[in-house]
Amino acid sequence: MTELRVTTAGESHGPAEVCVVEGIPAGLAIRTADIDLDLSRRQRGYGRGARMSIESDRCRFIAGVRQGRTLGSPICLLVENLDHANWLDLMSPEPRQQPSDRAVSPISVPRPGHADLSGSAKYGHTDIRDVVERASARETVGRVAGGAVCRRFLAEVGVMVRARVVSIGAVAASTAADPADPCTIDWDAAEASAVGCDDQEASAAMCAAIDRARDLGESLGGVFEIWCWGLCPGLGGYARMEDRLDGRLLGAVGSIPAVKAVELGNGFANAAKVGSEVHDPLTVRREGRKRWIARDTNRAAGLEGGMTTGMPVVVRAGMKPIPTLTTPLRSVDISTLEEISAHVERSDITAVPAAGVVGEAMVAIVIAAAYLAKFGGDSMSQFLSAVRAYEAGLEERGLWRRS
Ligand code: EPS
Repeated sequence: MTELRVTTAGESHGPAEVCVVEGIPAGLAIRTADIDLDLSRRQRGYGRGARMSIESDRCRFIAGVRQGRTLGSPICLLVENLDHANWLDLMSPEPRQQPSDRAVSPISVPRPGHADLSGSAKYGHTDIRDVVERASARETVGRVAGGAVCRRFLAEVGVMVRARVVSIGAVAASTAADPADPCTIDWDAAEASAVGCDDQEASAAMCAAIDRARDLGESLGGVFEIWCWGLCPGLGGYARMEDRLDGRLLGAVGSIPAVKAVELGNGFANAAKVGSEVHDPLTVRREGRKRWIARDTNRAAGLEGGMTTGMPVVVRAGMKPIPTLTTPLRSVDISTLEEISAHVERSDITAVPAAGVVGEAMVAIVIAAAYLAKFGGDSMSQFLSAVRAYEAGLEERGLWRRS
């Protein structure tokens, strides 16, 4: 029984962010460079705050990897928080012996929109710092590290995961893409863009919008898309509600901090259309004497009946503006119950480009879990043989063909 499990731990200004990935088979070639690439992509993006110039996120394998290969045991990844050096007193696990020079008064005024108030109510914290530290989006470092392991694993079966930003604030990209063909997106342009958007003109306008928001003490949200392709059909399932891959993807991407809407393809727009405009007719393709079933369109965004169709999976997410505002909203001090301006914590103007990288990680984790649930395998060779046998059987029956 191979169940993929990904767990993160770490406080924003604690010693490190940690991720434990259980269930990856033995024998997967992996290097710290594979993880570090995604960690540095997560740090990029116009509109990030001062913290990003302090950090230079790099991973260390603490367990599960030896001589560049996974062992089959839990993989533990550790990313040091360089800023921790500036927070030694405040973040000390031991009770402080003496007050430091630093102003260490507790935070008592919650930021509307952040976890501050509900988190204090839930755990009984009186210093909101006890909430802020774990609720911070810095936690996504661990997700991206674990997601990079899953990305490496998926690459072995020809699966790719990429994200692009399609809007920030009111500025939207005008680049059109065909969900049936990920090559209709210029992924290099998205990677080169300061905001992760493949439309150069829109990228410049997004940066200008971020500058305006900064001047106003505001923050901005936006929309990003995650594409995953190279999949075989039949991942996920329709027999049990928890197997449905739609729900798993929607939940995983919806668990990213500040994400408030997730759809598969044009899920919301499709709700207003008639059936013939929404579903993908099947067709027969031929090459020599071979015939197989295919689709010319991918309106289903790669999922039918809770399972992959073999077409690209496209997940779209809406992120709200970050709750920390340098021109703060009205709030209430939880120690005096008096109205006062919200606490201002160092933050980003927007983190939509970074959230796209986190989205890639979440999709990679869900898809890797679906592959492992279907094909199992203690070693990569066992896993790959099972995938190849299944794909060969589908091609034999003409139900699908790898393109
Ligand atoms: C973040 C680290 C945080 C914030 C941001 C994301 O670092 P600090 O709080 O030290 O500035 O920059 O967190 C938030 C936006 C948030 O709401 O918590 C990171 O590494 O992504």
